[in-house]
Amino acid sequence: MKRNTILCSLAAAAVFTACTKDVAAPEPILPIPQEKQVDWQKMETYAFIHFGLNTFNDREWGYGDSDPKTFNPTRLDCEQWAQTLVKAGMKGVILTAKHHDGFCLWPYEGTEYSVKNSPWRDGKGNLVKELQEACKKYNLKFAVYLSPWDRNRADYASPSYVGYFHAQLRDLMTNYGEVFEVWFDGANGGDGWYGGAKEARTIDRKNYYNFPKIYEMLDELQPQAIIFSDGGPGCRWVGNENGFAGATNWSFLRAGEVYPGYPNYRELQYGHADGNQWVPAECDVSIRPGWFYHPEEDDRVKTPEQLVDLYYRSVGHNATLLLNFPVDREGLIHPIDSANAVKFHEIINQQLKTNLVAGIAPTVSNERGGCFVAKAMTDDDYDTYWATEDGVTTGDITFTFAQPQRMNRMMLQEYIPLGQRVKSFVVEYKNGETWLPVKLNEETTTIGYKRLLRFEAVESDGIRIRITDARGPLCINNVGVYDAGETADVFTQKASDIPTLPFTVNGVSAEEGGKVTDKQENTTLFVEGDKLLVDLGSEQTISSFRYLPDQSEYGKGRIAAYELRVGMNANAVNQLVKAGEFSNIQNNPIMQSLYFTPVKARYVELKAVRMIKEGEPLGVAELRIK
Ligand code: FUL
Repeated sequence: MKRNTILCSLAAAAVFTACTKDVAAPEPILPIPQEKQVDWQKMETYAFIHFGLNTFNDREWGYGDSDPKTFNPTRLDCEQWAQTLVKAGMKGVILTAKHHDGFCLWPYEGTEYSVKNSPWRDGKGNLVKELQEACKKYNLKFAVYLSPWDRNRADYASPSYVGYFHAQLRDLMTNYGEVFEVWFDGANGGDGWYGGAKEARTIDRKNYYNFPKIYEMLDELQPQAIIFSDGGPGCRWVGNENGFAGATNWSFLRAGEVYPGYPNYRELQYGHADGNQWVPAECDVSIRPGWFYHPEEDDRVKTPEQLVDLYYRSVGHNATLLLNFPVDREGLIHPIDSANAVKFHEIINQQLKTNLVAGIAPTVSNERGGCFVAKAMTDDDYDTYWATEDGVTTGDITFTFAQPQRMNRMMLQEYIPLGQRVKSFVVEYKNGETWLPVKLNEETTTIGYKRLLRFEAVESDGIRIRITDARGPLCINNVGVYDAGETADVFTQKASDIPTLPFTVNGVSAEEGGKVTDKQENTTLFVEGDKLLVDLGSEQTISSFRYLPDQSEYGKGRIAAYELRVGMNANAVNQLVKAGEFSNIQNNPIMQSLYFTPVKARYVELKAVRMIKEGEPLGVAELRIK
């Protein structure tokens, strides 16, 4: 923490020399990142390579019994990997030096289960070394994945294995130069070959591996490395292997609640808003369904468009994107994977090519002064930022153009060396004399290191960001506005496309209640009174509630202001999760989406605090809860 504070004042000092020195930077708001965490986040996209005995045995999780002789890539070429990854915009690569099967891609002397007993390069090969050298040549950062779980070792689950694991890590950390990350997989314990024992073994995930000692070793040997595990400490798993983070995404966790083997994985998508430890999210996903290569997946490679979508939902949601390439049996990145990844990168570059507000100083509702002025947001310098005065936690940033511009993308960055602050914001464009919200299909809550928004194209001479809530004075270092051209994004999602947990509506017949889930927007359930109670059947974790008002011309029973409560018991649904108004519901009765911090609930109650036409029953065409 001390080092960070020094870092921040140094950054501030550097800025001061170029502008008025009499205004102090805002105080950091804890938790704040270490300098290496900021550097790591700036990488944004980097690659995973899953390769090993599994590749040759058509497995995802080797048992630890596959013959090393089956490892025989005939054309293996790490330079082909590195060149492909650079073209795909990747800034680094993480290699599975040892996956759960225990097979080492380098001739680690502590085991016979490695490349040295394979026919590849006559048993003289060292894949870790080859990739490290290719990375150096092509200016990629290098890192390793080392599975704590080892299904080959006879002594797995006993204390001696821990010594083996630590020594193995030390070897990797000593002989292959600097690594930018060390990846400790959370999948742990279970059945395995275990030297022929063929049994299931469980370990105490929190204590068995002696992680504190491992962290000490890494601090000594590779102090710049970011340590990944489910709960950090350097960066965290995002809670899914699909490649996206929540639109609301805090880079914090409550220290000590998450350790390797975390059960409440859904929370990891969002972080803990009240967390006290800086642990940003990393979105790991494979370009194919599997992590390892399987020939039958050659026609199931993610398309460039799918990858583009994931980019906006990972990097654009304050996380990094760790994209996996399952190297094939020849030892190459397959041509389909390579073509799609390169195309993905080209599309992103094209969509975000011209920043329409570059160099334009916006008008702002409040300015701290000194170096912390509005024009710092568009000067293309990461370390200069606009800040508000102490005590001012809201603010408008307004851009005015001489000519109307077509716009459908926005990029926002908070100056995270001083902490993550913004809790909610709205983006609006000028329509004549009024300001209207842009149409997008996700909530605008957190920003963090980077937030990218895709919205329905508008043509306007004005666009503004209204920050409506924050943890302290605002510190925004970059704003970008772009025209990505015609894209296939969907902004007004149809109710029928939105998934829901199953539920029943209390107090009405099954037939009537079914109208809110029948995907028919023209059938409406009407409920007398001011409340609608929904039963999820069992305890669920939910974070969104969507309500489609009556779609008929008359628009019967539209709710103007609401309160949303949850509970475990039908008679005590009193935990308020959200309250507010359904803005513009009468004129534009689209799906109303409420997002909130994930909460456990069986019952959900929507209460109409105000109706567009008082006295009418509640009219609900569709409901979605997730
Ligand atoms: C998981 C592993 O079990 C998968 O095989 C893969 O390595 C993925 C990245 O992490 O936990």
